[in-house]
Amino acid sequence: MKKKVALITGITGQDGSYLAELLLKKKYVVHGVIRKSSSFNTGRIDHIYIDPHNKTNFYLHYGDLTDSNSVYNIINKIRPDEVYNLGAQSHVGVSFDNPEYTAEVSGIGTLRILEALRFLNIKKVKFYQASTSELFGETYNKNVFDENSKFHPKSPYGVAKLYSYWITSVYRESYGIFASNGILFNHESPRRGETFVTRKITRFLTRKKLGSKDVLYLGNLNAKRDWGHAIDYVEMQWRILQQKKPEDFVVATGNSYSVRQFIDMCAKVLKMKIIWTGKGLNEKAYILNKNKKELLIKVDKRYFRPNEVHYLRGDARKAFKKLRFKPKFTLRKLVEDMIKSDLELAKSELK
Ligand code: NAP
Ligand code: F7E
Repeated sequence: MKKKVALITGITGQDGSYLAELLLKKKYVVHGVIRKSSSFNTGRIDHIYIDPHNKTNFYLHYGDLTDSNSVYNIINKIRPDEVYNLGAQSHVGVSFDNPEYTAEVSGIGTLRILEALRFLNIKKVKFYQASTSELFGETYNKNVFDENSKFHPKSPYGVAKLYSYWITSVYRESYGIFASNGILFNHESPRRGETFVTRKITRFLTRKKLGSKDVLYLGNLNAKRDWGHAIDYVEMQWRILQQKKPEDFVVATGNSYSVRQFIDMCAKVLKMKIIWTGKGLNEKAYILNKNKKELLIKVDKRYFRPNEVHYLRGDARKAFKKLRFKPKFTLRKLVEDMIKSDLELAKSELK
């Protein structure tokens, strides 16, 4: 039987690397788009690339979502059965500094792929769009978001992704392309980028555990997120494309915790004693060591955003039912996984 061919944009990112592993396990031929960079950007997929078992199943192509010709040429050459559009300028904070670039990559980039699929008229191709809980933004007194909740993005990133969400829906309705949105809530892992809050915290606290004298500067500690594990969520991306008809799905755990609670959970796993003092910009955390207090965390207004999504919690009942989604990782297990991996990394840095 002919192997299925998948194309992943954003293959060098957190999700792209896990999804590539999953699809290779499922005997796909996997193609990924990588960007030219002045330093190495393939750290998350090098182990896949050098594995001799993947020699005839795993291919990388230089391209960029801002470059229509590269997108078209790659799709034309590969003729994929499934396209996973995970490429994005994915940092909400950065999107306020680079709004136009974010719109080009995370918004119009999606259109470039869909136009290539329409023009090339590839039979039965399936398209997955990495949509996000950042589409919701405002709670409107609701305490949980599902597929029917109102969108109200609060950042240039959210707006770019809103365009991608709707253009995916428009190409599905207008041209009959199998195109689905996965509206995924925050998901983290040991491979999470180090400027996202969870990884920033686990990297810092594990170094601290090994004797670092640094202080961590953070922004809004009250923000609440519905955090899942990327390993669970890439499986849902694949399942969304295995449905009989294209549909949009919310993927979430249903639980919401603040940044402060995330820190407390990490400290517990690391057996560190933390005390919090002050409020707002004066809030600080100290670590207690043999009755001595050492400054651990300070709030720094540089990390506040011009506009904030204060609260996110997803209702993934549709995915639970139709995709048979049951997350394997609780938040505690996610924290343990990240701490374990970052402790190893911190130890290796000391050698
Ligand atoms: P990530 O780690 O930031 O990875 C983003 C990927 O996009 C990287 O491979 C990056 O390449 C690539 N990329 C950036 N600009 C590009 C461009 N101009 N052309 C082509 N590729 C480009 O993100 P992630 O956490 O894996 O998330 C995957 C997708 O899901 C993203 O679209 C994100 O917006 C969305 N999403 C994420 C979450 C979450 O909580 N993780 C939740 C909902 C939705 P480099 O490695 O070269 O930078
Ligand atoms: O922030 C607060 C910050 O950057 C989470 C992306 O994957 O998920 C991600 O977006 C919260 C925010 O993720 C710092 O203000 C406090 O309220 O880890 P984050 P995000 O903005 O939720 C969604 C679903 C995506 O789609 C995105 O691609 O934490 N926070 N202090 C901080 N955040 C950061 N980054 N750094 C801090 O120092």
